[in-house]
Amino acid sequence: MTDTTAHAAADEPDAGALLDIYKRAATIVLTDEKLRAVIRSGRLSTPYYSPRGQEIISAAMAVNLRKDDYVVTIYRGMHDHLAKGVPLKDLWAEYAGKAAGSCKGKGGPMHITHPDVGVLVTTGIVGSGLPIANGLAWASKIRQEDRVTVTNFGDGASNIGAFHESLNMASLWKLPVIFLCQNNRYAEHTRYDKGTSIERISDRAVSYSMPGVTVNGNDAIEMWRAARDAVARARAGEGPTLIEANTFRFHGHHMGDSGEYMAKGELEAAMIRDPFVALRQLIVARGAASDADLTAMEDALRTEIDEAAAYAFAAKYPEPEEALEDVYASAVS
Ligand SMILES: Cc1ncc(C[n+]2csc(CCOP(=O)(O)OP(=O)(O)O)c2C)c(N)n1
Ligand SMILES: [Mg+2]
Repeated sequence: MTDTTAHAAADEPDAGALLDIYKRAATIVLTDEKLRAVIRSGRLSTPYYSPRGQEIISAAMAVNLRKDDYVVTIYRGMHDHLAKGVPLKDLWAEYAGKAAGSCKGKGGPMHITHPDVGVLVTTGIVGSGLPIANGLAWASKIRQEDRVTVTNFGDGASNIGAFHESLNMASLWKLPVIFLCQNNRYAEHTRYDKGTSIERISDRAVSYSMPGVTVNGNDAIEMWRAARDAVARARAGEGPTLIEANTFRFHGHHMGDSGEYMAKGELEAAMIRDPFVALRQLIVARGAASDADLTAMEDALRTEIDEAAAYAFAAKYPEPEEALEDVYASAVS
């Protein structure tokens, strides 16, 4: 009989990695809670596409990445930003349009860019992040840096031409890129099967000669494993991977979305299987931390988030004269 114990242990995140995933997910969940509260109260006026319900995907991916690896994401990207390490104060100030924000208050939530932690592009144009990610990965390749680029997008984006063009080129050029499709079953108000011709988006990888996997993105262990394998492949110069991470968004497409187009009970069923709660239960069951430890961690994060929000509200708006700064690269001689 083969002893699979050692293999099983190595094939799962250890206690430290699970706690790291939990801390990143908690930062996202608590930031989301506060952002929705301040927007609903009228204190903050901003577009917001809540990623709540999808947090395990970015947290389990981020613990497999280095600080200098690149992340590209979309308008529903706060989870990707925080998981990769965008500081809370810089994120909140950008949401509030203040000069202290990641993009000096000129980008807003749909364009968060924070090169210090590898968050290079956030875009509101569906599907547009994928060719940009290829460009970043191509740059890393010609500079011979072993850096990985992850590009996040939705199920709807997989029907855009740029998705197909990008997968083709990434495969052809063996780019160190990971295409991470967060399949939350809806594209705006369009249910998955009304807009997508294939049952599993990961099957599209076959057309581009790259591995494609579908995982439960709400399961920290499954997601961690898929992320680890894709990162190792890209880092070793073996080329791209398409990961389809199945998930569900808890708050509709945008703030105020009444969700009347959803099937009855669909949202409630997903919320009962809250991935954040499931991870907490797993950690406690494995003895990696106690309930009290996790509550203390969350209390500390809550304080940090409150401080970041207060900092953002008190910060200054950019001066009108700054509007044209940082728009074009300065001429290089
Ligand atoms: C090129 C383009 N077409 C249409 C839109 C309008 N739009 C914004 S979000 C969205 C849905 C995208 O769904 P999906 O890719 O599944 O991402 P999710 O919002 O579910 O995270 C659409 C159609 C857009 N922003 N860009
Ligand atoms: Mg979607």
